[in-house]
Amino acid sequence: MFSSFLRRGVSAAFGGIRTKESAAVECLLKTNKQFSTVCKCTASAAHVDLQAVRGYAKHAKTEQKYEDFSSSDSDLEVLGHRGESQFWRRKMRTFHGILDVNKDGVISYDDFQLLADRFVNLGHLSEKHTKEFRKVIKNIWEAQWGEITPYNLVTVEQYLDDMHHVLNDKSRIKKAHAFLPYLFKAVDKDSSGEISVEEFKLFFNSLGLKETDASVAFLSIDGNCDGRISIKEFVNHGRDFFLTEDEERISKYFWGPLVDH
Ligand SMILES: [Ca+2]
Ligand SMILES: [Ca+2]
Repeated sequence: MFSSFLRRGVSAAFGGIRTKESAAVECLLKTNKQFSTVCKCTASAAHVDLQAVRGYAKHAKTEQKYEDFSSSDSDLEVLGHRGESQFWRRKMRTFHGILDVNKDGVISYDDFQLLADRFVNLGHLSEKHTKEFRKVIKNIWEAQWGEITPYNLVTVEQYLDDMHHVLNDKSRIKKAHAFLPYLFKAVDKDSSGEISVEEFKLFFNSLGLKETDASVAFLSIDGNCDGRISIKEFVNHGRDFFLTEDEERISKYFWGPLVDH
């Protein structure tokens, strides 16, 4: 399906007839060097319908307005009343599912460690960063759920409640996402300081998510279609997922498909 879309798009683009499809293809073709990478990315997501690809492109455009997320707190709901939308709760349920690595319905410190191990075992974190990463993970657990015991189990409802408290507490928001740069470094296989679509697939793999979903997420996050995601983009989008209640923000794709409810 995609190849015919590509042919159609290319002939339209080169024939001077500009359609939404051809614009998307032009974007994909923009950098020759990236051609194979991006096409591979899109081809592997070939089952994704064109509407979706167009939708992602549209969102990517919208998102460029929010390039600097350092001020993103300002467009949040008033402190104390954040995290009350169904959309935000749906996102948090999605993330609870990711953290529940052994899929027994609750998050335990074991799940946390299993997840951290997957990233450490990729072998791209230095010894120093591995130590820091494990410390950050431990601090997050202790700050949010206290004691580390096999009996301290976090249900979906408790997770929603706790994340709601974090979202409404400025000092806790600041510390809650300190793990993100380590995930970036762990999947930046060639230490280039940027994430390619292949490296982004490693990220999704480590989270227990599908590679095809990684391709779609990558296309939407890589707003300028250059086939790379910087650490700033990665951290900002990853963090924005937890902070925003705006359904238009592309950060909603960052941690894979959202659960239905
Ligand atoms: Ca679990
Ligand atoms: Ca890289």
